[in-house]
Amino acid sequence: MSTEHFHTYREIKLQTEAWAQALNVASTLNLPTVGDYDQVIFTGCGSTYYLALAAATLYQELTGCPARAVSGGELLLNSKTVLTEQKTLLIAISRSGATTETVKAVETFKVEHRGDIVVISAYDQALSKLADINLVISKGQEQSVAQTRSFASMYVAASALCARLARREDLLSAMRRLPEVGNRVIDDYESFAKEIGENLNFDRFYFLGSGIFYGLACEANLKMKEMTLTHSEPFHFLEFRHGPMSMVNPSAVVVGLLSDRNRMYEEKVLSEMKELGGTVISLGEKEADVLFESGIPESVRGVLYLPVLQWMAFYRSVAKGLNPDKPNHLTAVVKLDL
Ligand code: F1P
Repeated sequence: MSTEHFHTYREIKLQTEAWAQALNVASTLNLPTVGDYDQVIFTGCGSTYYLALAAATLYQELTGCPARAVSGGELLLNSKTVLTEQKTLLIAISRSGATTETVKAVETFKVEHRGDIVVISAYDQALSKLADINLVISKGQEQSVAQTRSFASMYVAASALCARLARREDLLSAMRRLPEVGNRVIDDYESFAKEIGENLNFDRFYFLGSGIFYGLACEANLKMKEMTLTHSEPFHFLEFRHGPMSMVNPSAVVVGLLSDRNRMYEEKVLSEMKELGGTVISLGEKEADVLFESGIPESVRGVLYLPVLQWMAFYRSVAKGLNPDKPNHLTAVVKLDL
């Protein structure tokens, strides 16, 4: 089957239309005031838990108010480790809107009157019915099991939401350029990602990202696992020296999601990994293997890292003779009989 025939191919290639919809949806909502809450919890499962991680760091960075991410399963089973008597805003993210752990955790939160609920989803399902504020990004819907355009578009929605809650309309208007820049990155770097993805001499991938980009590094690592059944892990840049780097050898790929603010430290880690024999790939606004050259502020351009890393996993999956649309053992939604 040619690559274009996989759903995942088209879902990656044409994803910016869903980014644009996410921006429109997020910019027209009536939002609560940040000062009304003592803390904000972001939750989700799998990809959307990683989205929660990325969004929580961004929320705290932009607003200065405490935020954390917790998986739907932990919020459900161990809520005392997460919730306090403080007034909480819960932001739940789920492509399907039907994952049992996330739905049940949000239901409990609602029954206990712990605070307001925002839901970000690609479908108007059970989860959205529990929300006080709803963001449904229907163009993020997918045929494939692994999330690509859904993740990216829900991340755009979450970033826009954070910008608006922080009253940073300037960031929101800068985000309007994302679809155009995204299209360029998707087209310009497909063959680069294909070359890395198809190289089956590599047998391990490490994704390094810090601060607001760590959750995105986690998501890139999950794509590699789900679609290609390859050993992959995410780390904060500086953490990689504390043990994980012992795994670096000529069959390792170390992917750096470079930031502007900590670039000096991050580049140092990458050059050390190159010296150890690893293949290093960098992504960033300037002077990187994958260049964004977007002019968009760092806090709201994170989605630009995603397509190239999704391409890499897609092409590796095809090269390994796997079906990127249907990862091993997985279903699009995990439904549990609790
Ligand atoms: C999340 C999710 C996916 C994963 C898997 C099962 O679902 O964990 O990230 O790829 O196929 O579901 P959702 O709650 O975002 O719909």
